[in-house]
Amino acid sequence: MTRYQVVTVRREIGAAELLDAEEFRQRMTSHGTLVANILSSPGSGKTSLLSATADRLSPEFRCGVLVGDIATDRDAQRLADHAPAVQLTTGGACHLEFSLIERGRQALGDRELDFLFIENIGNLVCPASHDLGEHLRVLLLSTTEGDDKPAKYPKAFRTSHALVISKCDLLPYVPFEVDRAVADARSIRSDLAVFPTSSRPAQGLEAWCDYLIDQRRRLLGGHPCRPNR
Ligand SMILES: Nc1nc2c(ncn2[C@@H]2O[C@H](COP(=O)(O)OP(=O)(O)OP(=O)(O)O)[C@@H](O)[C@H]2O)c(=O)[nH]1
Ligand SMILES: [Mg+2]
Repeated sequence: MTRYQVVTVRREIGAAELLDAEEFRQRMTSHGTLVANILSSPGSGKTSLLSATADRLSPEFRCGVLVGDIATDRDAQRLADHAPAVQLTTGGACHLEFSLIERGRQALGDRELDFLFIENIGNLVCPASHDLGEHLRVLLLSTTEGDDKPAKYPKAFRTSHALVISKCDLLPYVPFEVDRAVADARSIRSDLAVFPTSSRPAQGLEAWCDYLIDQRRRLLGGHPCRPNR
């Protein structure tokens, strides 16, 4: 039996959105589901981080993942060992749009979720302009990309609530200064929460997961993060 599903959209991308992202966000709020949209460049470690995150959050919390890619179901295959996962394939589009999120949530079935993670398509440009009905937008920046990226991709950083710096295990080998990257990012968005992490070996994941749990607590208490636009 297949442990994950695949939703493919080709012609639908770019069509009028059938359901409003704000309505989805409110519906997820009423279900107690914190929706987190993860943005990054290709290969920064999104799937690795989400696998490790789901492992840490379960079994206390119920997690689901919608994972976007242009092609293949490889990431859903990887994630299926860690959480229910639905692969969203765009057939070429460089970002996810809301209509695909609604269909992906339906494909996850009736199960109640505490956390719904969306792995966006690897790209720091287009995904920043699309509201997917998330409560939390998280930008993942890996140490192999260089610490000069925030100012070069300002919208992605300005619209995010948190910055996860991934692959910190490689810091001894790459020219990346965490303080410089954080200062650059906070010059764009001063209230960014920052989490230096590594998925292999695991580092910094406890603080990251505590942040997610706290954000969900705030959501349940009626004080969610406001979307940054
Ligand atoms: N050294 C090191 N490698 C990592 C870490 N996290 C991920 N990787 C490696 O980086 C590569 C890309 O990781 P993925 O998790 O597939 O990255 P992704 O952002 O999901 O990639 P796309 O979905 O293709 O954009 C893989 O070879 C991972 O094993 C980390 O913390 N440290
Ligand atoms: Mg991935």
